Amino acid sequence: MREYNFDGLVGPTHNYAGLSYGNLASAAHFNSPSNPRAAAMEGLDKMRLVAELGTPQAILPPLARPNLRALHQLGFRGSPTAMLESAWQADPVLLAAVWSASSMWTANAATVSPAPDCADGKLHFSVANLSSLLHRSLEAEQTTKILRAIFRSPQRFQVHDPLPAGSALSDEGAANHTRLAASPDGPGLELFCYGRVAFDPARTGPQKFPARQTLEACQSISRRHQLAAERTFYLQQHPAAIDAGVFHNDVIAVGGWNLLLVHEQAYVDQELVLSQIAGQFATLRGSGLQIIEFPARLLPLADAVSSYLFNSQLLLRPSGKLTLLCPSDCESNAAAARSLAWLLEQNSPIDEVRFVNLRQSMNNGGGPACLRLRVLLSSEEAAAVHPGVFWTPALDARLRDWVQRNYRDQLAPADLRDPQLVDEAFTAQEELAQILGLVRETLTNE
Ligand code: SUG
Repeated sequence: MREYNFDGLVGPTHNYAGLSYGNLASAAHFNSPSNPRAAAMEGLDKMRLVAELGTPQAILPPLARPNLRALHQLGFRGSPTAMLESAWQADPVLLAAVWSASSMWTANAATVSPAPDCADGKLHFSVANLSSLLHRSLEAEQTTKILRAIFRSPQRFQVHDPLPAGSALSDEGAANHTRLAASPDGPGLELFCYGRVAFDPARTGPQKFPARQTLEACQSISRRHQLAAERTFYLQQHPAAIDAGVFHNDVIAVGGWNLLLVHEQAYVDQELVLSQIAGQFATLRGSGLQIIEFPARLLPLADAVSSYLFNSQLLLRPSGKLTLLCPSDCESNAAAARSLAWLLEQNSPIDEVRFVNLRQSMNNGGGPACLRLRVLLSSEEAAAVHPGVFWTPALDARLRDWVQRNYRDQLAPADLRDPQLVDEAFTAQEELAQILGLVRETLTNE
């Protein structure tokens, strides 16, 4: 089995609307002009690098924006431009929500459990409801449609509907989920992270920022995916970490295979829960688990958040060694740079650190790991995936040309009221459906 990375292609309306309270980068860049073309190219550069390093790469298309269906659901009527103008007059936040290109962070698209972990032997996806934030909740319906079009073999894949929306089952997908395994084809441990317990409001939670994921959502997903109880763990994110800007677990930990990198202030009762995980891992057939805990004196929480060190990708190279693909912000942040040097001194399979410039996505709080959905596939399963989405040098060239022709260099917040942007966005989407060999209806939302 091999891990495929499904990266979100950045959509033509990438912008900075300050929509994500608790995500410090999103707040810091509110109202700045964005560069959609550069954003898409940075993403494509990362995909190419990942493919070159030996991880098979695939693409998830951006969702159609503006979301006309949502405008209609919110009571706006008339032509697309009339609805957009009325939405802006009602509240500029509504206009920003229906234009948001936030589907690019595909780590939030779904939680994925590979077939060896699931009792029925199928690969399970639970589309995330993303119900904590309006603009993100508008992704779930279209994401379901797209995942079903790409993973369309009912014998092999099960794409579950999003959990019912609502505060008690708020779910943010794979960004709060880690899978560890002792052997390439055997069952693994699945770690679910949550920020609050909906049915126990007395439990200590963050004081300042919202906890997006609930324990109840995690438990529901593991039930649907038919995971074995003894191989499933639920970790509570430390409230202080959430209050420091850790709005998803992938801002404080990254793991894969038999390695877990984690900040020492990530979880409640961290020592206990990590020792339970290591103990259970030892019962799997294969290698032992290595946990590398980054001390706060080396990497203060604030630097972990501003550098996004844990939002790096762990990439298995054909040699069996791992590359850590970090945001270039880790080079300029002194504590992060020191921590990476320290990491390379540990006796771990990571023998290389590479940096990638994702300025445009980072300004909205999305690093390398946010931009990809990890899907572990056997060769038979890979053969059942819609072939048009697999990254190849030829697809890369076509996508770069498509971006070049269809994306604006710059987008200011006021441009979201420009009627011409609607035509541009829909033309781009129709062309993309052809490039990826998907039917037009899969990528539209009328
Ligand atoms: O949900 N930002 C996203 C960033 C998601 C990052 N993903 C992971 N950590 N896996 C969010 O907060 C900002 C949009 C804006 O402000 O315009 C935004 O949605």
